[in-house]
Amino acid sequence: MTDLIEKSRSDEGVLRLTLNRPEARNALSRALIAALAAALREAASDDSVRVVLLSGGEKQFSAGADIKEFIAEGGAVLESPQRTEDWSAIERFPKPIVAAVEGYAFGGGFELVLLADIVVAADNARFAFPEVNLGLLPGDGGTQRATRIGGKALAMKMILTGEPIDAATALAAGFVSELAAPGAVTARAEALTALLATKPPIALRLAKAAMLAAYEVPLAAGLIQERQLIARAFATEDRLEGVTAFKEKRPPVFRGR
Ligand code: CO8
Repeated sequence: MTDLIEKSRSDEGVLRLTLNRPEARNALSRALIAALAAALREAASDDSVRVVLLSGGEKQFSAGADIKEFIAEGGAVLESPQRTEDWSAIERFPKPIVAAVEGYAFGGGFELVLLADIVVAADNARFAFPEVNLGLLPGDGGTQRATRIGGKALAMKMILTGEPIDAATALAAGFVSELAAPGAVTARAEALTALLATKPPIALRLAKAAMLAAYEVPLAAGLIQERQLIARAFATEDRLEGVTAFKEKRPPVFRGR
């Protein structure tokens, strides 16, 4: 059986995970989500992984939840504690995830994109929440994250109409970090992950946690949390290395300590 998630590693600490169900347009079956969550759980506790590059290949990112699965299983899919736990493993992944999006990211596929930290999309990529056409609504964070990130006006239009938006709109809304020409997306995402792999891993994790807190807590609590997180970064060997390298006018070498 082919792996639902293709994995490859660079010596520099980039773990590349590719959704690998092209025959079903990378529909997010329970097994595919479980395989992605398992890969991320392993990567979370593996110090040699500094950053993850997540892609769906050249044709599509993902067509969303597996419709055939919930036709067959009904509400049981939604009620599956394992599926919920697997999505939260993706949500809680502490290291940076760079997503490379080509083709379309629909439904759960778009919700997965919203969990990435930096998103490079092809300038002909498309994003949609087609759930309404199935008598549904997004169920893996879309109503919350798309509204918080892109604002009510755009999220309402997308979720109530099911109509796709183009890459330029997704960029303007903040769903996407930058656009690249079709065919150049992977190279750009690789350049970004290679850059992140040179940065201090603990500071990256703390910065990610601090920014995600902005979606969870009131400003005053977020500012307190930021102060606590910078104190933790201050205590690292990598902070010492960073300032020493600055003084010595040489590039820093960060070890994740
Ligand atoms: N689930 C299952 N199979 C799919 C899915 C999907 N989401 N999308 C495509 N496929 C399958 C097709 O059925 C087809 O299979 P087969 O060859 O056996 O007929 C194969 O993939 C190829 O599909 P197409 O021929 O349609 O490929 P195209 O390239 O012409 O079109 C599209 C691609 C535009 C993506 C089109 O397939 C499409 O519109 N797919 C459905 C998109 C969609 O509605 N996504 C939302 C799903 S719902 C969701 O994400 C959240 C639900 C709420 C949570 C539920 C929790 C359980």
